[in-house]
Amino acid sequence: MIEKAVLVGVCLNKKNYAEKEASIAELVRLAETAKVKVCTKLIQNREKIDPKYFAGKGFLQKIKMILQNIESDLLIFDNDLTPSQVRNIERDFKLKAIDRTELILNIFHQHAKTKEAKLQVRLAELQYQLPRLKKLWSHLDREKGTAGNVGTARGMGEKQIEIDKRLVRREIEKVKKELEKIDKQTATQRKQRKRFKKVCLVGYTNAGKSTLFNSLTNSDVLVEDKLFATLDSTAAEIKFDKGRKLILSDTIGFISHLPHHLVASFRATLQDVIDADLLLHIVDSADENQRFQIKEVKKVLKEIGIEAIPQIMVNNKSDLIDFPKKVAKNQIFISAAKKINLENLKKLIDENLHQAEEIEFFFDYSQQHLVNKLHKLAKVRQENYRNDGIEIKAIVNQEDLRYFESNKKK
Ligand SMILES: Nc1nc2c(ncn2[C@@H]2O[C@H](COP(=O)(O)OP(=O)(O)OP(=O)(O)O)[C@@H](O)[C@H]2O)c(=O)[nH]1
Ligand SMILES: [Mg+2]
Repeated sequence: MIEKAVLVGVCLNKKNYAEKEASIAELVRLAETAKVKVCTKLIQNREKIDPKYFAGKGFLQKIKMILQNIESDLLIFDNDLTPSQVRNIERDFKLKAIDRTELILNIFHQHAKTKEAKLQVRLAELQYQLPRLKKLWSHLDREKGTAGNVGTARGMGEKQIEIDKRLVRREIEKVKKELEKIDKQTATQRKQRKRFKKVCLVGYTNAGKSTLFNSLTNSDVLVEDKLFATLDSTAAEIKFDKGRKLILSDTIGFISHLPHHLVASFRATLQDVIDADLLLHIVDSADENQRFQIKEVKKVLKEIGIEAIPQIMVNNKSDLIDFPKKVAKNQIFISAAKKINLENLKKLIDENLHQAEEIEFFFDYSQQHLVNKLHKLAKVRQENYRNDGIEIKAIVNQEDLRYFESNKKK
């Protein structure tokens, strides 16, 4: 069954109205991803929140009328509500109120495919539930296979209200232990990859990370015009000439107001981001809210404590826009879907990772093995055979320089 809902947001500062509108537009996308039909969306301007209901009483009355007309009782808030605000709205207005976090959790629940993703979502759900046990809705029903509908099946869920906090805490511990086990297994894989440089795709959800991952690595991960299509992290190799390799990871997309416990639950998935030598920040250049999205991604990177990892700004979907004349130093316009400018992107990645430099060397004739090695590792530009030895000009990566340190010409 497709549910119908009214979306609401409260704007506390008129100056931020445009940002609130963008946030509501995103809430519409989230609702649609969760298979909810959005009937209307409303923003209330208020000086401060109503502690009891978050929004104003009159405003909620109006919403109740709208919902009655569409024969629905689902109200989705863009702002985060406290458990008691939710209870008050439900009791006094007879409406089902859910907030942005609950909606995101619902989408995560629907999209989690692997065991690890499922456990991570479960952990986030349990942590979200803990202070809200009285309001436990369809969770446990969804576990039994009625997945999909936001805010439905509450009757069954209500039977579980008796589950006390202790049980939930015990369950949290259990899920954490299971996650640790998986973490240990993936840690071994990670160690094996340690020899290679690691590049990770980050960016707002739906920016095209998975599409780019597929294009660069000839993989086949799920691409969808949906928010949070990817919840896991996948890695694959990219090969460069001279036999250099790197590991590219695709991972979960970011979004504004990404709930804190969600970030914490997805720590394992985010490990690839944390370990990266270079981040590719993928931006949807055709999205009118891209500035806002870039800001939000930067916020999340800071929250995870990795804003200092070098980054390339990759403006994707540029098949949909006019190419700009000016591009910043570590910025590139591409189309992952149409495979435009991908070779240049690879070059930029290579330069960033390996910081190649043109250097002059001198080898005497007894050092042929080193000359061979240089040919293998570097791009030889010029070679000059003299009586006493060989002069070579070559572009060498920083990391390979150590082999030839004493052959550098002064
Ligand atoms: N026009 C155009 N569409 C693109 C391009 N790259 C990706 N898309 C579309 O954008 C949508 C999202 O792509 P994904 O690759 O799933 O995006 P993602 O960043 O992995 O999204 P999440 O995993 O949900 O965070 C899909 O409908 C893609 O077909 C592009 O270069 N041009
Ligand atoms: Mg994806």
